Amino acid sequence: MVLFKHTLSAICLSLALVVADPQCITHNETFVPDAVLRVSTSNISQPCYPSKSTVLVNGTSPGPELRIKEGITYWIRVYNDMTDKNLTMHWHGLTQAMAPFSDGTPQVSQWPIPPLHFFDYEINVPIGMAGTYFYHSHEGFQAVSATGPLIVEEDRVPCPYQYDEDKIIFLQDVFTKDESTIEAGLVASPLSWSGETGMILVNGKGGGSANGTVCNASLSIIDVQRGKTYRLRFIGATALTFASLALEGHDLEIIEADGHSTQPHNTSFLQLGTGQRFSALLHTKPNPEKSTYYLQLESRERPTLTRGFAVLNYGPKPSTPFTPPSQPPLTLPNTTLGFLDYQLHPFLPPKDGSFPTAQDVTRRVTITVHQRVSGQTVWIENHYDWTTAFPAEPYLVSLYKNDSIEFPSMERALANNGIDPISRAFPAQIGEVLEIVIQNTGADAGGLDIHPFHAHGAHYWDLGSGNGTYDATTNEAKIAASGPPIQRDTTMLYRYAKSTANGTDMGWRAWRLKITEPGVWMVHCHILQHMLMGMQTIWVMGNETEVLGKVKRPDVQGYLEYGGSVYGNENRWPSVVHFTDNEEGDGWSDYQ
Ligand SMILES: *[C@@H]1O[C@H](CO)[C@@H](O)[C@H](O)[C@H]1NC(C)=O
Ligand SMILES: *[C@@H]1O[C@H](CO)[C@@H](O)[C@H](O)[C@H]1NC(C)=O
Ligand SMILES: *[C@@H]1O[C@H](CO)[C@@H](O)[C@H](O)[C@H]1NC(C)=O
Ligand SMILES: *[C@@H]1O[C@H](CO)[C@@H](O)[C@H](O)[C@H]1NC(C)=O
Ligand SMILES: *[C@@H]1O[C@H](CO)[C@@H](O)[C@H](O)[C@H]1NC(C)=O
Ligand SMILES: *[C@@H]1O[C@H](CO)[C@@H](O)[C@H](O)[C@H]1NC(C)=O
Ligand SMILES: *[C@@H]1O[C@H](CO)[C@@H](O)[C@H](O)[C@H]1NC(C)=O
Ligand SMILES: *[C@@H]1O[C@H](CO)[C@@H](O)[C@H](O)[C@H]1NC(C)=O
Ligand SMILES: *[C@@H]1O[C@H](CO)[C@@H](O)[C@H](O)[C@H]1NC(C)=O
Ligand SMILES: *[C@@H]1O[C@H](CO)[C@@H](O)[C@H](O)[C@H]1NC(C)=O
Ligand SMILES: *[C@@H]1O[C@H](CO)[C@@H](O)[C@H](O)[C@H]1NC(C)=O
Ligand SMILES: *[C@@H]1O[C@H](CO)[C@@H](O)[C@H](O)[C@H]1NC(C)=O
Ligand SMILES: [Cu+2]
Repeated sequence: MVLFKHTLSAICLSLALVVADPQCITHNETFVPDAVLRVSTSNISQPCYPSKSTVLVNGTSPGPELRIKEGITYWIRVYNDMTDKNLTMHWHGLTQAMAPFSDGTPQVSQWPIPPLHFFDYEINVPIGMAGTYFYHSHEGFQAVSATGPLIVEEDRVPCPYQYDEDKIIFLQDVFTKDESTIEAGLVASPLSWSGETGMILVNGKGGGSANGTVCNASLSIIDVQRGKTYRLRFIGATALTFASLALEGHDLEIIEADGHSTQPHNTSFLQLGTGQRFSALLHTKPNPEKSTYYLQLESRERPTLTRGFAVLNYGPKPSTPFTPPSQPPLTLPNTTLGFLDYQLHPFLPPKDGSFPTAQDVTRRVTITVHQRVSGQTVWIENHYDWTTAFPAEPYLVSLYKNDSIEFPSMERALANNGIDPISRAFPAQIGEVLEIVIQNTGADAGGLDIHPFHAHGAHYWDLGSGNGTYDATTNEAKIAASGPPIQRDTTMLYRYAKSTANGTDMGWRAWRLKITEPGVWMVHCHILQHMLMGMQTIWVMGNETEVLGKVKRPDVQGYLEYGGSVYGNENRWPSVVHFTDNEEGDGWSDYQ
């Protein structure tokens, strides 16, 4: 679904960012949301697996494609049509700094949408951040299926690349167990693992093999014409799979990573972790040797191998479905540690001062990740796990109410590796230039794993990755030699061996960012299993005045109770705050 609004002038846009006096507005029958998503459960069967209960968006997985433009406010109404499950919707990669209650994180930015209620999400993508994103539920394990593509098209800042058409390559995982069984197992003591990925889907279809068992199902078809240029938008919406992938007979020219245009970079293959996105130009052959070529995908860093396929089709629509080849046409590389690190650079050099130097850094926070196995198996960050079972209320709610979680104390945090032990949050002040280092360590039992780390609220400058313990001086020299890094929202913490001694540092990922946006934002591993097992952190950026000052009580009252007046239902229109007072973009203007 394309949601372009008529492009108004820059005048509106400059007004758009000034919120005069936000108040509660009732979205009654005269209000027209820009898009509607309806989330339900249904028993469906996905390739090669028996029917099971699956959370769907508009009846399908993946859900419908959303297309918006940068710099405009959109209202997306999300219905929870499920009778027995909570729901939130997260706009993965969008900073959502403008509309703090619309980030879609349960127990962090909002109460979940109760069964048979709906919530109107307010979305406004800053100009210059057009690119490839996706949406997914942030509740439990629902994101395995309740997800879909979200494309932000360039409007004010033109795309620096020319192409004839774009094509989405949306990757998902299939498991044998249903999401509620998986969720219950992951928080059980002892742990009951989800099982490995049964199939990697491309745009909802897939076939190949899982741990040697053939899955002969029909494949997704990517139709192309000869001699053209396509922008392939790769979206890592998998739950677990870290995919290695390549196209038979074709190279890829990377032009975007996580919503930022890069200088062109040619590659014969891609590695795509959960939460990551890349765009690559595909130059099709003027004279193809055959009419179809396989896209081959394989899981990496797991005990079993899952292999999937899709088809690049130059020919006419086939009369029978395409199925997987009996022999894989490609030998995909093993994991490339530090894939594209220090190699991708912004399309335009960072404006003076926007990429902070090492001297600008005011504080370094190291998040040491570790798997603890004593009773329940949990992932801990600086000794603390975080799951939605921890806070009594969503942080933003508690901070407004000043009740169950007090404002995180910087003093306590500074004395405790950056995390305030009482609120279990990492506080940060506006204006600080942080270096966040994620440090991999041997688990209790010695094992190491990979973790694609994702940040909400802002994109960070990705400083790269390496073995052992982060060394700022060595890395700064490497950055100086390679050129400015790009901004990302999801980057990989690798493992440099399968195991090491308990607690030994082996592998790091480092980010740099200037704190500019007040709010409560998550930083977490995007492997859904790891999230449920505690691999999440909460960051409170800004002081009380800054976090709570944007909109005050009583205007936010409806957000403060589960099922409060911001949640609509069959008998009640929701009353919500318009944080970005963008006349052009707000649902009324289409009307009046
Ligand atoms: C709907 O809401 C608008 C904006 O608040 C208001 O002007 C209008 O009177 C309301 N209509 C009804 C039928 O309540
Ligand atoms: C989702 O489904 C609803 C009705 O079931 C429809 O109104 C809406 O347009 C659909 N959304 C998209 C993005 O296609
Ligand atoms: C739907 O699937 C679940 C397992 O995921 C099963 O328990 C239930 O009986 C199924 N319901 C129907 C109507 O088939
Ligand atoms: C939904 O969320 C509310 C508030 O956190 C919680 O009390 C309730 O148990 C949840 N319901 C389900 C079905 O998970
Ligand atoms: C994978 O297959 C091997 C050999 O067939 C078997 O021993 C193993 O249990 C399987 N692993 C999983 C996770 O299914
Ligand atoms: C990438 O490969 C294409 C040919 O497919 C070539 O035209 C282009 O110059 C290469 N780009 C870079 C950055 O090397
Ligand atoms: C998959 O099934 C098709 C028929 O539907 C058959 O032609 C093909 O050989 C099978 N492929 C494999 C790998 O078993
Ligand atoms: C990947 O690693 C395995 C085990 O180390 C090795 O046997 C295999 O040849 C490697 N494959 C490639 C493509 O490098
Ligand atoms: C929040 O409550 C604490 C006492 O629990 C009090 O010291 C503090 O001043 C309150 N903050 C605000 C903003 O009211
Ligand atoms: C691993 O190290 C931690 C921290 O020193 C310790 O608490 C834990 O007991 C160790 N686990 C094992 C299995 O030795
Ligand atoms: C990472 O460093 C450790 C300790 O020096 C070493 O044992 C391991 O082989 C290194 N891994 C790689 C991939 O270089
Ligand atoms: C928060 O910071 C701002 C700007 O530095 C300052 O004006 C304000 O007094 C601070 N508020 C609190 C509660 O410390
Ligand atoms: Cu992880």
